[in-house]
Amino acid sequence: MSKLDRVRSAARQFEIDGEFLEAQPFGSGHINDTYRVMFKSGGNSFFHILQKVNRNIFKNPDALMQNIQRVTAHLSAQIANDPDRDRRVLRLISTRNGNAWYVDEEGEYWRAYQYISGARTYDAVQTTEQAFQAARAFGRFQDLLASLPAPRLNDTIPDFHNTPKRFETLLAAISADTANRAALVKPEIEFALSHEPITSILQDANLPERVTHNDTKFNNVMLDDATGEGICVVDLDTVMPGLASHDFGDIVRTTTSPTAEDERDVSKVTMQFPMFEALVRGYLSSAGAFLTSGERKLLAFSGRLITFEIGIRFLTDHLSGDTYFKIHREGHNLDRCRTQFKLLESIEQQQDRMERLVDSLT
Ligand code: GN1
Ligand code: MG
Repeated sequence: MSKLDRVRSAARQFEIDGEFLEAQPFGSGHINDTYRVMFKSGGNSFFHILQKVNRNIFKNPDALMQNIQRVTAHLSAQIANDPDRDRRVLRLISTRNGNAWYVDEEGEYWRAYQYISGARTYDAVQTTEQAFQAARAFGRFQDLLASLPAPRLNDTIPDFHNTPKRFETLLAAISADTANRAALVKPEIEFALSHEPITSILQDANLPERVTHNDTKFNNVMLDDATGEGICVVDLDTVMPGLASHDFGDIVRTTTSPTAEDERDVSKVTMQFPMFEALVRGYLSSAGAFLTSGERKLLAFSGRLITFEIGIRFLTDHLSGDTYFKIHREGHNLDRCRTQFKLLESIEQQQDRMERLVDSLT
């Protein structure tokens, strides 16, 4: 079966009226295969989102899908009175057999979501208002999920934000040097090794466990086309128990530089202070009520740590021969690593000022 046949056949398993017209790759995620599928019904065409879960990375897709079912149902109940509720939470489309996901003959896991129109994601931030909106939306997401009933969500990827462990994995990749690239990235390796002392700071801070998103990239929040409001948080695969600081840190990582994550000209990569200020203000506007003083104190540091963590994950993948993140060109993971390290330097230069701002606002 061709790839398109497989996508078409999976799409037809879901409760979607009409005739399948086409499927286009959608979004810029590095992990799953995401398509926007078009169906024709009653003379009109309609979009839906179809995704194939990456089983290489998500070892227990049933546990993952159970999380997503619980999380989307809870969010949906929380905003039941909002007239715009259909665009403010991802909604799974069930299969014709009434299941929340479909497993094909090859054991691949598929899910479908209702399409959210009049809103989009961006790979790079343009305005402080966008930054404010993104941070506010992720803070609200955490707030709405604070009341998720027991049991604890499944850990879809254990130790996902365990930075010391990510550091150990980097050391192992340097020693193994599977792709024979270590000698070519000496400056990046040295930069990474010199940061070992910061790796355990969040873990040692005794912060409360919460339900967190864990992948709060700027392009994982949809901004309304008309109003610019951050209306819907997407990419729920890593929603699981975690630290609020991981989420805020990844917002800082992805929403302060004017560049995309894989910008080749690192001279353009910089932590723009006004963006950081907008992020703190936006996040506090929705998460301020529940954050502990320990969490507030670490807001500025969290961006530094997560930028480092994702930077070493890209470096590790480059050294291991690009087995984890999708790449679209030679050296793609190295380019991504370099932007992270450049951003980290920029954050480090402004750390005191960032701390002072957080102090003044909390
Ligand atoms: C991956 O799926 P996507 O592209 O939103 C990754 C994140 C990284 C991010 C870096 C499950 O996110 O942890 O921060 O790439 N997701 C997983 O861009 O590993
Ligand atoms: Mg994503």
